[in-house]
Amino acid sequence: MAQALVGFLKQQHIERDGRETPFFAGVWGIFGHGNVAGVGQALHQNLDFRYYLARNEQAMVHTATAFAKMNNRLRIFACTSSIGPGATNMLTGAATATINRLPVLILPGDIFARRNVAPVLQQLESEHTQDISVNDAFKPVSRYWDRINRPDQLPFAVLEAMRVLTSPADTGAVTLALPQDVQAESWDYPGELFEKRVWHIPRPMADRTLLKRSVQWIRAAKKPLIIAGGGVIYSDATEVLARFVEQTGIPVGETQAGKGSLPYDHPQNLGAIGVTGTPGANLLAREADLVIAVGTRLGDFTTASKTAFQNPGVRFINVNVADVDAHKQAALPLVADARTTLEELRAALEGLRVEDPYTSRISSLKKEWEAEASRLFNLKHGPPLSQSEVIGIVTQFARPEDVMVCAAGSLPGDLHKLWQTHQPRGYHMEYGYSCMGYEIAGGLGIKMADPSREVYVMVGDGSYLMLSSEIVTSLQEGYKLNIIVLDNHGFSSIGGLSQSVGSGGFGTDFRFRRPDSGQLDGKTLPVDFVTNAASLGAQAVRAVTCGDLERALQEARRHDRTTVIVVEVDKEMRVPGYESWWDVPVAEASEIEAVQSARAQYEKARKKERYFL
Ligand SMILES: Cc1ncc(C[n+]2csc(CCOP(=O)(O)OP(=O)(O)O)c2C)c(N)n1
Ligand SMILES: [Mg+2]
Repeated sequence: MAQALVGFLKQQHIERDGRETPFFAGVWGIFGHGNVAGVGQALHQNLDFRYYLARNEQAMVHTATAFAKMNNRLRIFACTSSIGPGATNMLTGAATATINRLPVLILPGDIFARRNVAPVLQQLESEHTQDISVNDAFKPVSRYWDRINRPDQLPFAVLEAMRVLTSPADTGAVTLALPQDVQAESWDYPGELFEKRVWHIPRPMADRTLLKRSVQWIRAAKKPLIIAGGGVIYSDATEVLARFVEQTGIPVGETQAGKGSLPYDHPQNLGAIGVTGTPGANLLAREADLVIAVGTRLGDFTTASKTAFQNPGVRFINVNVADVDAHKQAALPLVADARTTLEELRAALEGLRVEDPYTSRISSLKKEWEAEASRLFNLKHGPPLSQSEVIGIVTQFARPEDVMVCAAGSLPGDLHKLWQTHQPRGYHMEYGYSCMGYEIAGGLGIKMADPSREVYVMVGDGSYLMLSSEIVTSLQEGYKLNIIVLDNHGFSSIGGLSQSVGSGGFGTDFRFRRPDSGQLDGKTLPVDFVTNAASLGAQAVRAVTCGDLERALQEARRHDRTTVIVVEVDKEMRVPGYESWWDVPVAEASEIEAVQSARAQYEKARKKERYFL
């Protein structure tokens, strides 16, 4: 059965816009008794379907996910694990992929279908059913889930898996749980299963009536605003978007996944929008009478917890391949491909241009933000440096085609605003799940997808400590990463959040427990990230000043293996938020005064949340 599975995967191809490529680039895996004799054996006899050995199952799913994202979802990996902990380690990765609408095929080993030797090593027993294993936990985080209890079920499961993986609307993690005994069983599979199969990736068109109506809405709008989400990039719609906004003068705010839809210095690009947005994008969102949301899930960071749009008459047009996203905020739903739809709208809006007071407001807001960004890049703070200066140095050092990758902590908010993205896919932020540990593993997937671009992984000390093992894998495979560790001795992001909810940063510093107080308020833990990275085989160096960092980046460019630059940054020197708000509920009752006043502010701010019904 496992041989048949591998044989099938090798034959899958996709085609979009007339370009055809093999869909699977290979398999990531960590073997155990739950897959070594089944899938492992099948891979051993199919060396043309490359096997990649990872260090951690969660990390390998992140690598696969980042690879798929960098390939605009047109090329993916499968991930094989043993049963039990190897399988459940992939859960976080599967959730990350599904939430970000990115395809990955998850192949966890499973307990024996034949049951006679149960409980087997690592089996979760249940006294009320034998039809359960830890792999059932993948159900909510998978867009398709199946368990192959008999070898003859395989053909029907793999076709469903491919349908979902290649669907722009439905894609995400697909889990096929593979009982250990069934993997090794034989069955006389029909030959057609192993013939070359090409899956066409469609570009669905919007409903004609709704398209006409949206043209009327856009024509009637005085202050329209586009929100560009990840769908713009996946659909390869960036050039069409540029033509659309150059023709109409409509400004654009970019979500985390949509950043890079336009070059950062494009006159119509107001940059980041939402909680982590620029003042310009957020002020125009507040006033907009029409929001055209393209390829975005409209998550709370984008909508500022539904406080972003304050114009009483605001309407929404959502262009999205996914029905569920197209209908959000009671929008006029254009359930369609972003590129096709933007092109149709552009043609239908020939001659339309937003009027001058709006146009000059767009350019003055953009200029104001440029001045603010330059202030943040030149704080001359420290050492320890401010995080914004570090970002300034790295973004100005990187070449236009290079890629920045990040996922969690305070960096996503700062990078969303400050990173200067020149090209689509130059900014790779995993902010659907904001999963600590994605950064280095993801960086590897990006580099594998496009080795011609330098990859800059920006990672906090907290995230690094959580999952940095794939440094080893990057060396094993010869894919160079430039990793910059921003060491602020703890969780700056959550520390700041904790302060804002009246909890004073409790439990967010990396400190020794002090016997006198019994609390984590002793000396800072002396973690040496340089030595740690070097011990894994990376070229590692510390940078204290701006000059050190510039030299270290130069040096890194000359190396051909993974380099790690460790920079200490000032935890309290944060980039502020601008014209936005995020709903994080504060305790309604507390003896602590700071919490009481945070709650009072919270209640006031929440009043701005709107229902779009
Ligand atoms: C796996 C995971 N656990 C917990 C969180 C919640 N969380 C978000 S940011 C953060 C701290 C990140 O610390 P670090 O990487 O040092 O970045 P910093 O906040 O210091 O910039 C935590 C714990 C998360 N996003 N992901
Ligand atoms: Mg930190």
